[in-house]
Amino acid sequence: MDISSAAKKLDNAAKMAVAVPQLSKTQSFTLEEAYEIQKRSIDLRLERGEKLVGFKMGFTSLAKMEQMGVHDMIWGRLTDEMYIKNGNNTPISRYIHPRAEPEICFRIRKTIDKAIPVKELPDYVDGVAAAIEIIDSRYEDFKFSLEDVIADNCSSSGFVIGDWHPASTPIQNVGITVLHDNKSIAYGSSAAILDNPWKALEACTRLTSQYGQIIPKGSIILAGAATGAAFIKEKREIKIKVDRLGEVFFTLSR
Ligand code: OOG
Ligand code: MG
Repeated sequence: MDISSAAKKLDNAAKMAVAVPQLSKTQSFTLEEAYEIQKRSIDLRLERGEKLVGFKMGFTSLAKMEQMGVHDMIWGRLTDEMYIKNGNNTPISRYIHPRAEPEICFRIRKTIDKAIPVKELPDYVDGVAAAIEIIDSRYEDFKFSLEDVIADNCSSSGFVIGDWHPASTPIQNVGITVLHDNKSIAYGSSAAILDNPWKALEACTRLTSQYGQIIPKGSIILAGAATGAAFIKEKREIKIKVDRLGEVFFTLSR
């Protein structure tokens, strides 16, 4: 596998919003190589001036694993360019075949460079919030293997964060509603995320440190979606409501 040309190909596909064939269709590659392609493709963004602002977990719920046919947790990187302010607009031309999913998000108050068990995590977190993630696989037909999706930075494309709440807010089993143009299209519970979203944060500290990635103070961490992700191309407003955490939304323009 030519790591740097694969990284360039995926970076370009994201930049131009044009899908490419799955890398695994022509070459097999390992999980380690997949994470290296991801890192190099994000490095290209950082060289253009984007800032690393956090990390995301993927496939932390059965709903997501079953929807995408992938059965292992994955992690990816978030940059400031992916951030959409709560209530703001994002142009549809930026995306290939975007989907949106409900997320719970953590804000880190102390740099993490090792695996931290759940019971110690509250000391590292100064806020929790409801969030929406826009995922937009750079692969044709939104289809991929585990290695493909890791190389493609876990389909990360955009994220919106609601108001911050104290880390002590109970979020283990809170109701989540997804609304498209004010119509409810999915319901879920945060308990679908590994029984407890804090376990997704624990997994994030374990997996990132395993790959030598530090989680700097101030980072945002997405715990992974509790429900499947729905296509949003024809929609105008995407909103999620989370018990105890409130609402968060964005609009799409043509
Ligand atoms: C990969 C990203 C998965 C999640 O929350 O589980 C993810 C994908 O489904 O394209 O972000
Ligand atoms: Mg997600």
